[in-house]
Amino acid sequence: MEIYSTDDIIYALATPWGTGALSVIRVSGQGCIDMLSSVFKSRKKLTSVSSGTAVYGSLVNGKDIIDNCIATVWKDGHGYTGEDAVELSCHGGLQTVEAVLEFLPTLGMRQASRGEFSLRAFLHGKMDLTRAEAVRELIDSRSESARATALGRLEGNLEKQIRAVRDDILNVMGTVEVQLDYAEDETEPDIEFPVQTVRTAVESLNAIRATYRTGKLYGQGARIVLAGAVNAGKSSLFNRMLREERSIVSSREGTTRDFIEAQCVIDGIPVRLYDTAGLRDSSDDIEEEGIRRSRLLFEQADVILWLADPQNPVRDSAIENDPRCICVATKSDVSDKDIEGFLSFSSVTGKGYDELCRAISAKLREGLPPVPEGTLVIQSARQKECLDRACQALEETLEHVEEGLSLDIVSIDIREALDALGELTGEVTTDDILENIFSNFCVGK
Ligand SMILES: Nc1nc2c(ncn2[C@@H]2O[C@H](COP(=O)(O)OP(=O)(O)O)[C@@H](O)[C@H]2O)c(=O)[nH]1
Ligand SMILES: [Mg+2]
Repeated sequence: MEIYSTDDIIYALATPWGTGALSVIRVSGQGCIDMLSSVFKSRKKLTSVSSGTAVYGSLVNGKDIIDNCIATVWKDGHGYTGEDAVELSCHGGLQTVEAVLEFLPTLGMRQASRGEFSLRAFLHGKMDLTRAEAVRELIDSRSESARATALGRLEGNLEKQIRAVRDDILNVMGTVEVQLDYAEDETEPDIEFPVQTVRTAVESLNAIRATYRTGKLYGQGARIVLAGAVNAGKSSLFNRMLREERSIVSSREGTTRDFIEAQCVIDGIPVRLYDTAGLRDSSDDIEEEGIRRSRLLFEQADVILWLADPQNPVRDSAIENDPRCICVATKSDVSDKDIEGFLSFSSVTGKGYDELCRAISAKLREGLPPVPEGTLVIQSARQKECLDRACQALEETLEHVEEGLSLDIVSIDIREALDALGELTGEVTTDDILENIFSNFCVGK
């Protein structure tokens, strides 16, 4: 596949596409410093400065100055990608950025594909797969906690822990292999199998595995669906959660005909929130379609907020008994009635809102194992799958040793565990894995 070649010089906008004080355009690949040096007018030539130097100058197209900018030069593989690289800090206007991005390909470089900078960094041994994934997770993070845990993985914490376990298991493998060699001439006495090392490895891997559902919750977020009869107060609650007038609030029945989706953060958890059409039989085709879609949303919801107005409560025992459901009695400012088992809330005064958020957060975290502070957290299904395989193989190792099976069989188990751990950090990899990770996030425009 073309994207695995590192021969081309590539460029991409590294900052968001928009107006800011500065925009950074990153250029990478062998020969890129020479190439840019010929069109960058400055007191010191880009080719003559040492790596890590920032040079002020003008990017020129013949006699025309495209922009005055600062070029930071990375030589001898010191760039992010492990190749020669230049970072151009230009003025931030879209006009300027567009002019630079149009000019660069005329020099013979090409726009990077999605994720290509990180792919090159990985291919040049600048980062392992867990870090490459962390780059994507960082870019995609929708809450502070997701950002913080992705940063931890980017710093290489996961890689370090996995490598430590892998080194221990490699030692175990070494012990087994020595025994297998000696077994042939049967002159050496049996060495005791290092059961405790394997047990400790399983414990370490299990501790990381156990964080997956929490990491996924804080990283990828949850879906919350607002449901209840027309006029129950769904859109009013929706707007409060978003702190804006996003959904039309009206006392006319059937105002919210389809569902409306928005994002917010509740207790550090990124949430996709859906305001749905009221559930009632309708003769209106369009509204009926809206109601049908609401039912679909229900199936995918992590939490359903079932709202009822105590003055005119519409109940639905199927939904209320759903384990994902939190029941809310609305309009508490105008009614002194409670509904048993319902939280009480008013969108006019905001009373009950904090309790509701706490209930939502508790429901989303229900059944998750505790994650002690400072624990490394994972959120990638790929990483979790590698850990599952490694743990299973190591548990089988222990069982087979206990059953007294031959070391040939035990060494197959250990090899399987080593492969799974190697896959996790990218020491063992396939095109499929790479494509999955690197085509998914965007470094360029
Ligand atoms: N007094 C009061 N009125 C509310 C409250 N929540 C909603 N309403 C009113 O109830 C009507 C229906 O609200 P809406 O949020 O559109 O309900 P939906 O059909 O479930 O989306 C509107 O007139 C709202 O102003 C509340 O907490 N207190
Ligand atoms: Mg509504």
